[in-house]
Amino acid sequence: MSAAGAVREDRLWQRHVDMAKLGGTPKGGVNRQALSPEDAAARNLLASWAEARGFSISTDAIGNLFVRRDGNDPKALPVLSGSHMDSQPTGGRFDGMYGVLAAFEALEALEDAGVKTKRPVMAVAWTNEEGSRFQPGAMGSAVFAGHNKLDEMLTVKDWKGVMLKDALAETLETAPAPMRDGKPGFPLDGYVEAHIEQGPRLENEKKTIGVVTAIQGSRRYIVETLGEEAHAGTTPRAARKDAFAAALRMAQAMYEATTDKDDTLRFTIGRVDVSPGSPNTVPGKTSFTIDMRHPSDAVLDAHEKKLREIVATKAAPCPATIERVMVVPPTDFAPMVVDLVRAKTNALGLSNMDMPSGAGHDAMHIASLCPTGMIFVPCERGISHNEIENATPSDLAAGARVLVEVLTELANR
Ligand code: HGY
Ligand code: MN
Ligand code: MN
Repeated sequence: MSAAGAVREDRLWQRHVDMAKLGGTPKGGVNRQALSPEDAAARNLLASWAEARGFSISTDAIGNLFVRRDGNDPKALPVLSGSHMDSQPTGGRFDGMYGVLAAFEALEALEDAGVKTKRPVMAVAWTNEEGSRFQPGAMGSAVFAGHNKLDEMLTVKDWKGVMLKDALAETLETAPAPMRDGKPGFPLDGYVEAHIEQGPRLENEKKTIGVVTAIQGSRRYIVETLGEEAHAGTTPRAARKDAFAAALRMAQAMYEATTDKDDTLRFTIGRVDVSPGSPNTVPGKTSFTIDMRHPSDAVLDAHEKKLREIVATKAAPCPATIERVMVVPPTDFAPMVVDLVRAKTNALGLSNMDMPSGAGHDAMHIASLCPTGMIFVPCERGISHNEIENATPSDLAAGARVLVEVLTELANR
């Protein structure tokens, strides 16, 4: 039996159902934020499945969780596949989780088909890919790749002031796994990540598989404005230092400055915090996040300059700052892996198309370490980062079949 033939649609779907119970929301989505008790429960569930299959598990100092199926040559560099199990606060049950479960399904299919590989094949659940609780996102893979420093990430605080290192310690205590010694990161022979597209193209073009060629560049910022708290009833407008009014002026100018004619630049203000947050006190402080993306770094540079100009000119009389908290350049995937994904997809008789990724993924960091690629499957109406996110069991299994064939080829190179 081929490894692809051993992929089981029912088993893969049931694992999604089981995982979706952890942080499940009434609307059928998930709220399983990074290093939360729900995230720890998902780690424990994956670890229990891995141990039941005789695979070994390990974790590293930023909490990335690895599952290993040995190869014939213990000295050969491993091939790795995976994604993330943390979700948005109102996330879907497939974003990230599909990539982890497809990688695990690949290990199980190799085992069931009795396929031996030269190299070890490993699955991974990266820590904090979403970056909605702790910024920046894709943190676990960034530390693994040396793009973010472990010590700096450990001191990052969430919106309630909880420090990452404390949430991580709690997670590793409730979801223990043997700790890999030394700094995070180890040499890899290749990395392939399966993910739902999180856009409508595959569904619109009636294709089952996306052969992902690249990921657009992404940057994140936090803009803080300092005003002066004052009485809402007695303070005339002319005497106010209204931090929210200043934030509004900057935000409006930023939306205008980032509106491009071909609607390619992505600009999002996803979170606004106003303090003290009392209806009858003029806001003394505001902060808002910016997520900006584009396939060209030069365009991102030019727009970052505009954002900085706006902060310098539109906030008066409230002083404001803009801090860049994440910058990931556009990523082109290795042609060898892209061609292999396309070849294996065609060999399985699955419809497919080459496409770039609008969403960010852990693969954007791992691509700097080894030949890397991604496999997309459709999601309903392209909706994601939303509790109604949906995918079909057959598409998920199709992606896993392509994945296991690609991993087998890479693991026997
Ligand atoms: O934001 C992203 O692109 C990813 O879904 N976390
Ligand atoms: Mn994701
Ligand atoms: Mn996401």
